[in-house]
Amino acid sequence: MSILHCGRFRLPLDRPLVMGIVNLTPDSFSGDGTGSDVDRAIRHARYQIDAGADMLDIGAESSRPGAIPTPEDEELRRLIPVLREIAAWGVPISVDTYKPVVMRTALEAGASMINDITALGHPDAISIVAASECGVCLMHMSGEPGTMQHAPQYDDVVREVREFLAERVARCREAGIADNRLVLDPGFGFGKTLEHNLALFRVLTAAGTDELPLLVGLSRKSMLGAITGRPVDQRGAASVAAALLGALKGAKILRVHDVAETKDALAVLAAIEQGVCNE
Ligand code: 9MG
Repeated sequence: MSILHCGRFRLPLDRPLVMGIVNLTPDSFSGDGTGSDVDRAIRHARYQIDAGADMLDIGAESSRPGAIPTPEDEELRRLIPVLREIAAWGVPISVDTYKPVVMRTALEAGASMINDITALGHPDAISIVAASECGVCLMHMSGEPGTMQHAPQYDDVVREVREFLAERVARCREAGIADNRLVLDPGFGFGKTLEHNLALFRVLTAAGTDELPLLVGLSRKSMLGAITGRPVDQRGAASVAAALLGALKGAKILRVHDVAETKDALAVLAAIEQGVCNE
């Protein structure tokens, strides 16, 4: 069984972990963004923990298709007051950012993991992460949020995602970041059509490398809207189904909005597979 090192936390990966989303943007695609309302954000974080989240992913810049970048000072202004409060709760907190200054400040404020949609693509990012003990999620994205869904193209999406992630893992290793701190993510919806997403999902573990743990984030995404025909506020059931299928296909971390429902689905899976029950 592998163990993910996330700052002061050691997270056994013998069962899928649920990462609850805490969105601090005013323009979240899923409508759950708390904007600059610190108290509301803290309440939502508490709600996710009480629902059974193993960890939180907190982000202050939208990465939905078409999103306009958030200035660094605004990202910090939204993020840091909430992070300072929730980092004291004894639960691993991941921060969703690609900006080196935000990474450094977040790590100083108690973040245990960096979730980077650019896979530490900024030239200064790797050294900041390497100098800490934090976990890191390396995600694949083709293009950037503003334009990534304008006709994305691949010759072989699975091979190209795997090669990209393998290259990023190699850069991390060179910088001294140990494998037990790394999580990989094929980046569903980030510069990918529905067909690309489905192709990646079908062979999920083949998108990774060296058996490093995979994170899957499909919660409420447009891929589920395209499949079900439902608007974003009615994609809860599809999101739980996708998370469960991700777990069955080997994902070790599930990034979700609907924590309680996902935990229930995972409990059913554990009971059927291993006879593990709460009673
Ligand atoms: C920030 N963010 C939005 N969607 C995501 C996904 O699928 N994976 C990761 N790692 N981060 C995401």
